[in-house]
Parts: sequence; C-alpha cells; structure tokens
Amino acid sequence: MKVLITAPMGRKHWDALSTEFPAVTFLSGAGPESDPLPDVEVMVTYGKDINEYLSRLPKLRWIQVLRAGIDGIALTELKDRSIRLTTVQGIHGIPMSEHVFGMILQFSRRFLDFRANQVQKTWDRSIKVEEIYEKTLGVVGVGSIGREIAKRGKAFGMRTIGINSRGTPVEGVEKVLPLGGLPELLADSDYVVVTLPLTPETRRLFGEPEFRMMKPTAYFINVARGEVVDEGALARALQEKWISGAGLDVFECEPLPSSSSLWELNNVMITPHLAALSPRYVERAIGVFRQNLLAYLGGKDLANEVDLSKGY
Ligand code: OXD
Repeated sequence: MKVLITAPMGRKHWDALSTEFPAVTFLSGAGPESDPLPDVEVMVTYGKDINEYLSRLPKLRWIQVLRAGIDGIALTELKDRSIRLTTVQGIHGIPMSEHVFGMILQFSRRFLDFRANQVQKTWDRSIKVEEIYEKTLGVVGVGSIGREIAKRGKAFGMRTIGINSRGTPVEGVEKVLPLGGLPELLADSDYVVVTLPLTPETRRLFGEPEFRMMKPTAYFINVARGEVVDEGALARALQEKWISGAGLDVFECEPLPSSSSLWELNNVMITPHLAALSPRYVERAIGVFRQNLLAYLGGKDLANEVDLSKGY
C-alpha cells in the first residue's frame, strides 16, 4: 500500500513510520505537478494542497489531515469519491489553552503596558490590574479544545459556561448551552473565547448585535477561524469601546493585510495563527496518524473521522 505524505516532517518520523509499517511505502510529495500517482491509497497532509492533488490520486481512499480545521477542503468531491477524511482533533488543547490564557492574563495583569513602561524606564503603579478569579469565562465551542480552556479557567477559580451544538453537559463546565444560548453567554461572560469549527452555521456568527450584547468590560478572544467573525463589526466594537479588547489569532484574510485597522488598535492583541503550535505538534499529529493507520490496516474505525455531510 502506498501513502503519500506531503506534510513536512523530520527524518526521524519517516524512519519510525517505515520501521513500524514495513509493508507500507511512504512517498514524499516530490515529482512533477501533473504526474498522476496511480497507486496512492492514503494521503497525509496539512490540508492546503488536497484540492490540487485530488485529480492526481485516482485510487485515494483516505486523507489524514494533520490539523483540526477542514475548511477549504472540497468535501463534496471527497463524499462523491467515497474518500474518508480524518483530522488530528484532540492534540490542540494544551498549546491552545496556554495561548488563550496568555492573552487572558495579559489583559488582566496588563503585561504589555508594563513592558512598554519598562522600555521607557518608567515606574508607574497607576496601571489598573485585575483578577480573573470569580470572573466568567464563556467558551463558545466546548469540544476538545474548549474543554481544556474551561479546565484551566476552573483552576484559576473562574466561573465557566460553554456552548456546544445541543447544550450537552461537559465535565468541568458549570453550564452548557445550545447555540441558541449565545446571547446569554455573551451577556454573562467577562472573557468570551471562540473555539468553534467554521461551518455554514458558524460563518459570521459574531457581528454587531453579538458584540453589543457583550459587557463593555469584557474581552473577545478568537482562536478558531477569522470567518466566524464580521471583522468590520469587531473593529468598530473595539474602536468605539463596546467591548474592552480582543485577543486574535485568526483573521478573515491571512496574513492580516497591513491595511487592517486591527493592527493599530491598542486594545487588540494579534498573534499570527499559531495558537496550536508547539514543539510537540508533529510528534502528537504523527501519533494520531500511526494509530489511525493501524486501525485502517486492521479494518477498524478511524479516530476523528469527519462526517462529510455535516462538515465536521
Ligand atoms: C488547525 C489550526 O486547524 O491550527 O489545526 O488552525
């Protein structure tokens, strides 16, 4: 069986895969762009190149993406060709929750202001610092990532509320609401953290009405996808102080264009879509693929298989 791996990864991972699966041939993505790869049954990728490879892989049966999001992948074509799709959902919780809490603690303890004062050698004790203890953390999307964020919120003594599609209870989250409960979560939360997948239902879920429902003292943190937000409405919410600030890792257009007004707002913290990154990312992602390859070869269920009709 042939597996095409287009995701860049170190030699040690290639060697480990070849040793563990001697009957499988692992190919790298090299070769002229138009060449068909007739015998490839499985593809391992970060996702961006799937659509361009599909026509070259007539026998493709399964794609393992080494990321959580599947937006931008031609799901209808996969469905029509009965190609299975799996993600590495589940490995993002640790780095993303640390990233989110870096942002939350920055907003609360004002480290960036102190750093700016440090550059000027200024000793200013008038900067107002806050606590997050007993504040409300609203996690919109309590899946594997949202749960880890809520867990850390609890460790800081925060009240946690969350949203998932049906309001199904989640361990460690005090109150879970269905998507229709968004106004309640927005009105109650001091920190709104978005970890939703991008689907037709969640596209531009956050617009002017939603930002106006938030407390003026609240912060909005998006580590999901830029397209779940109407970025123009968010910029106005921040400029006109409907909300206190935002921590943004994802944007409608990436890289964020230099013309975006978000760059200039001093109540915004921007990071370049890397909340999930970690020195352990590849090792964890390949770990999921290895388990799935064993299951695939043994005819068992694959972990994190996407329901191609639902899109998640
Ligand atoms: C992902 C991401 O989808 O990091 O994995 O955005």
